[in-house]
Amino acid sequence: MLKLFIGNKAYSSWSMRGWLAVKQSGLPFEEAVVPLYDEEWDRRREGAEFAPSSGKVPILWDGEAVVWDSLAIIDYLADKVGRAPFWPEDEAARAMARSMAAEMHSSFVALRREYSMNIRRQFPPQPISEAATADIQRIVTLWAQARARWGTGGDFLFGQWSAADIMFAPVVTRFFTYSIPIPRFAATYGSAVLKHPFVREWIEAAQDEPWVIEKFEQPVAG
Ligand SMILES: N[C@@H](CCC(=O)N[C@@H](CS)C(=O)NCC(=O)O)C(=O)O
Repeated sequence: MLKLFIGNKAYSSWSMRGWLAVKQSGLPFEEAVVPLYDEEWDRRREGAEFAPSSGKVPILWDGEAVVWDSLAIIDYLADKVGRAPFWPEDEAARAMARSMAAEMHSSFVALRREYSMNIRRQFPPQPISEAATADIQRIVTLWAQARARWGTGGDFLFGQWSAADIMFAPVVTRFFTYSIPIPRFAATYGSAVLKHPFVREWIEAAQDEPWVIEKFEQPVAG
């Protein structure tokens, strides 16, 4: 059976993407939550299970095969179960979905640095830096383009739930956590993401976690 190691559901955005991908595959899996940065962290990350990723989560074991890094996990699972649950059928839509997923994976550094994921909290609005504003504008533009061209068949970026939504789900939760103002269409899309059964399951599980990481509990890490 697949075994997925993830960090705290409250704080680990890359783990959320990996976990949503495994859920989307429909394959049975065992999950192991590793509390990030606790007193055991350094010792635990040196263990054999984390060696391939050099201690980072998510990391997925499938017998002898091991795959880490959220986007590689999506690719691996799409190879294993077929492309359909992950990527749109239409070639042009798929090209855009893959590009958006890749851009999410490699970009938006200011947004990610200044607004760490904290799925349990909602903070009042704060001034937004120029760099984060540029990231937010780019994300909202991509969402608008995908929704306008491909989204008519459903509530998600490409109509049906896809890997593009999986990659942006922790951005949706950040927009909520930090009360970041976004256009109405983006808020509607965000609500659909927050209502997706897998996303709800993740958020609900996060509420019960005992761990609190103070540095992620500040309104803006800046
Ligand atoms: N690019 C990787 C990022 C993985 C990553 O940085 N994960 C964080 C948790 S969200 C982590 O393991 N941090 C612990 C560390 O760097 O020591 C991915 O897409 O999976």
